[in-house]
Amino acid sequence: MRIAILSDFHFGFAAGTEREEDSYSAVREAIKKTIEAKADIVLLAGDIFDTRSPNAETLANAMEILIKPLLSKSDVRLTKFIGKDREEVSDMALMGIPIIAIHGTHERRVKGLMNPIEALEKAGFLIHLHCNAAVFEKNSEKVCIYGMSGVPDQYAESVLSNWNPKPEASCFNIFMLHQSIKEFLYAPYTIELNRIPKGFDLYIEGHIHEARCTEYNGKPFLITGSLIPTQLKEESTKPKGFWVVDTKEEKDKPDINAKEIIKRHEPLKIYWIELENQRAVYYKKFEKPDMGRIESDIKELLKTAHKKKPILRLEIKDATATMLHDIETKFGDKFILSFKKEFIETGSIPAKTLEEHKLSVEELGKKILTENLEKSGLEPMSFENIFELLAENKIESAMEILLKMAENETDQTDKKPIKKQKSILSYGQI
Ligand SMILES: [Mn+2]
Repeated sequence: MRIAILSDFHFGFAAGTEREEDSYSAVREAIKKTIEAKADIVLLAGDIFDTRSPNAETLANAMEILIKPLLSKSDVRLTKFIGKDREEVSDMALMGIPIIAIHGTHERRVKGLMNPIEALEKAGFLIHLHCNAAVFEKNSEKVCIYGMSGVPDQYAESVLSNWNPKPEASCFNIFMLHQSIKEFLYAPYTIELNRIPKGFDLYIEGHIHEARCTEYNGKPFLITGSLIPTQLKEESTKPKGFWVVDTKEEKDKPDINAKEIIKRHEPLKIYWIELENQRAVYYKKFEKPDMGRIESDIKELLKTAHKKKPILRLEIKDATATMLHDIETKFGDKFILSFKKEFIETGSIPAKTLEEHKLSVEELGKKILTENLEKSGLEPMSFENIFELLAENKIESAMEILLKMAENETDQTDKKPIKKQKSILSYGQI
């Protein structure tokens, strides 16, 4: 079977900026290449959307792109679900190349509220997995895909041990997740790689935006990587792409124009396919604010022809506001400029600087609330849920969580937790 593996599209990223079309353009190119390669199934490892409540424009673009595999031919058929009802999935999701997706950290919503991946499943665009699996069959070859959608990292281990998935007999078994894994990513909470269940034939991990093929328990472990650069780091200059895996040689499959083919897990063949029509990203570091040197280095980059305005991330030690304004005036029409903020004098961030993550009013409110809760020693996760429930007018559910929290507090201590109860109440009255 030929399996295309992608993730972290972040549809809706940079909305309202020069880069607002980038997420769609990258995925359009990737899906086109997937269909040309005659993939049998498409796996999406989370963060399809940049926010948990994407707007109508973002949803429309996502649906326009994701319908394409469904309208293409595939000979696979669904054999069965493990831990999921067939009724949850529309026939539309099974008519062409099926898309099997987990939701990521950016899409997660409170239990009981539909996240955008579940919404796409309901609308018939894909199959959503969370602690369950789907088995597909083609020419008597069976592939079983287990998916665990993104959960708060501090709960990941307990979710995994409660679920305790086991590879399915006589199948090629895939395990797909979207978590912060200690070995690959720094985060306040992480899970250790060895907590991931063993015995699967292929592992797929979303969430980490730099793609990589590594190994776990002797089997390939593919970090999908994002299709667009989000946080601009030095590694972001590497072209983006996606993976295709052939579980075995099949004569009717076209050759793939891959940047790299990994064969060390034969008969598996792992292809890395690079996107060709996306923005170039440059990262330039300067140890001192030497304008002459900076200008000549930037001009050097312009010798390469660019179909799309490239992104230029600058890290200039001791840069002044005037200098950054100068760079913007001279090169703002040639590059999408971004300045590493720690290197900018306080209060001097130029107005036109690329905004990487425009926050919606809701998210901004949540961010402020989380920061304040952390300062008061309260657990932000529960409050984030309450915030979302209140925003959705689910007052009863919000009250339920609040009362449970207050109860737990009183159970644990002899004294009345005055400070915490007071905060809970004043928040409930907002
Ligand atoms: Mn992501």
